[in-house]
Amino acid sequence: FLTKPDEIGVVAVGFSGGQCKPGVDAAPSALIASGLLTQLHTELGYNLHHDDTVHSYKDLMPSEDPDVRGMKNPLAVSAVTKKLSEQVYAHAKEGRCVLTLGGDHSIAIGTVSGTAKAIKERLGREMAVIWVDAHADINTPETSDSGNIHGMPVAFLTGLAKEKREEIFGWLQKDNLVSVKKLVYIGLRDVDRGEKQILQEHGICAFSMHDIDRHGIGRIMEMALGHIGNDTPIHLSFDVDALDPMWAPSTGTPVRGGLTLREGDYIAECVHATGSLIAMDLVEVNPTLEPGVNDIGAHETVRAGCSLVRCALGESLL
Ligand code: EXY
Ligand code: MN
Ligand code: MN
Ligand code: MN
Repeated sequence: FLTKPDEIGVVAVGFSGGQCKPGVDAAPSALIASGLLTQLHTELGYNLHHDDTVHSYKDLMPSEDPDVRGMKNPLAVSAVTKKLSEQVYAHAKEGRCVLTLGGDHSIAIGTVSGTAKAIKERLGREMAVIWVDAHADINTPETSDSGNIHGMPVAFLTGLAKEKREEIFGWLQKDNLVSVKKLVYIGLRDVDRGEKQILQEHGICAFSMHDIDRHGIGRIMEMALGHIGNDTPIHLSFDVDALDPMWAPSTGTPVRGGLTLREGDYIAECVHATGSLIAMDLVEVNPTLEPGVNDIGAHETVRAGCSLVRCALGESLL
């Protein structure tokens, strides 16, 4: 086993500073209120290590946070992800599988950097990252049109984007980074021009919706896990916008033509079946964004998010 089989470290991160729409910070409370953590304990039998807090990290927020290299809220995102990195590291160092409930996807700068370092120290191994998303989130500050850092986490985590200033991600050390060779995308369908160039230049393994239509999700998961190789620790970073808005409408950057709920659950089940899952992030659920009047969107999106987490943690085993 790569982690203690029955132990999960939980971190709830109510943070929205990696993008501009308020409300994604309300996701952890909504997921927990809908019973997710109780289910993990009573139905799946996990021992949860959780401080019973939804962290908003208000004390870390600077009073002024001007753009740097076009990045919005750079000081806040850096400070929050640095703190989160330490929290995730502490759980992973204890041998716990770490579940992080976001928050926007910028928080992955904290989660992935924390597990990467802990896994290197504990197992002497490099981990892989499976990034399930409509977007590639690999813009550098220079290729980004929006300046939103939730579109950049993979660039910082692979070292493709660098910043010397300690207070703007300069705290990321070599041990915190993952190799572009150990990165796999699933679900892509809205990738910026500059991002496509980066993916090509570095030969990054990416399965788009086109690939899923062509081969089916079963074959795609064989290829994705084949690329990673047996016994490699896996950090699963799941952006709920990978799902089609039909299943997960309440998210900040929805893109039509996405995964069905079953395809999303299947991805999570296959990762569980490897026995190599060491961490999962669930991000970009925004329960305050309801596409229409009388919409059940938020409830459905929260329910979809809970399902993805339960599947990654073994709910579907017979
Ligand atoms: N590529 C666009 C940008 O960089 O602004 C959109 C990014 C959306 C990121 C979402 C959460 O995955
Ligand atoms: Mn994302
Ligand atoms: Mn996305
Ligand atoms: Mn776009």
